[in-house]
Amino acid sequence: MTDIKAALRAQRIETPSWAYGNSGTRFKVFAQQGVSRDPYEKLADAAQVHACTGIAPTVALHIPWDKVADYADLARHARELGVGIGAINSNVFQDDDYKLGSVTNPDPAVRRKATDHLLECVDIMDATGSDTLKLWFSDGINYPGQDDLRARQDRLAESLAEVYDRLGEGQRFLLEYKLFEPAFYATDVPDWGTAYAHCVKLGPKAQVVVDTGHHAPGTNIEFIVAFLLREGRLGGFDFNSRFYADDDLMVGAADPFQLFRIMYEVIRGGGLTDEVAFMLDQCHNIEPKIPGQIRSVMNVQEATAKALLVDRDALAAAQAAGDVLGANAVLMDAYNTDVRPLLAELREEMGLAPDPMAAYAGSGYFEKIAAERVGGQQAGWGA
Ligand code: LRH
Ligand code: MN
Repeated sequence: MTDIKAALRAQRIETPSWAYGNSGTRFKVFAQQGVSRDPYEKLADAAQVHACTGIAPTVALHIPWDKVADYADLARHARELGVGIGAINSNVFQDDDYKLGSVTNPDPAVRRKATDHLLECVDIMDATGSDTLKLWFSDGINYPGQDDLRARQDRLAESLAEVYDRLGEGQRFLLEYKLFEPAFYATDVPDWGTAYAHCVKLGPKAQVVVDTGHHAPGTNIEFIVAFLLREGRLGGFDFNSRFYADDDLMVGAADPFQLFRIMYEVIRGGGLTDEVAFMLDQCHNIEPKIPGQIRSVMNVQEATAKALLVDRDALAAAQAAGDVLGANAVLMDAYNTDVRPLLAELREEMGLAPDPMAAYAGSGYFEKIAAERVGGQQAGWGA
């Protein structure tokens, strides 16, 4: 049990700055009381999640949503709060110039503009001490013939190569794929294979990020995880869950068994390390945001604890013996184990309250921000 506790104590989950701002769907973005109004307030909210869970010490930024005058000062503010700046997320999906694509756009001037934004994000990594750039491209087409699929891959590869060459010592980028939306016929980075192929061509600093909401229904995501880990190209996760499409709901909420299977392949593949970025990428459209993040961190922690409880020797023996039901039962025993008492005990050993949700509810933090954050513009996607 000691190793399991040690592994859980060393777990690191990164929360996204944009989860602390307002978000919604094309139908409505619902504002909430006390929502952060700038990156400084987002970091303060993220620090509450770390204070209550003990395992969420970094915050991913999204540019320009988190644009500030002085990024070094923002990083200093984070340190004072007891957190750090994590992945820097580029944004080439909200500018009118990118209607027909960003780095894949037929117009070289638009491609130049998009690539310059990606390079600016590396400058921000330098200023904040971040070692990870996360690249997601909404690029794609809506109708057959709209553009040349092969030419768009050439343009994408050209831009990625320029960004790759700009990366400094200890820096890397994570290429994110997504099956569809906002493009509805062909997306230029639609699946793990496309992302993987581009990364292998570029070099070891280019890895793949698995957003759990970006697959066709029924996709075996843990197979992708096992494969990318085997290839040394699993750079990280954008954790969330979905019932239908890219719903960006709380990780583990829609399918806790899938999250358990994913974390089992992470552990089996030696991926429960700082090499793999365990990031949340979610939108709390109707539920309170800070408790939503705390619950999400706990969901990943519970899935990890269950996966760490898998009796690997018994599983290997059953698998070797072709004992189908026996092998499945070993995994299900771990999954069906209630790990909440173990995690409550671990939190107390870490000097934390056993129940992070109750700790936050009793902290008075919400009442404080609801009273203080009056006026100004609540943060959002600025779409
Ligand atoms: C795209 C995505 C990407 C982010 C955005 C907030 O759907 O998953 O990771 O840039 O959400
Ligand atoms: Mn994502």
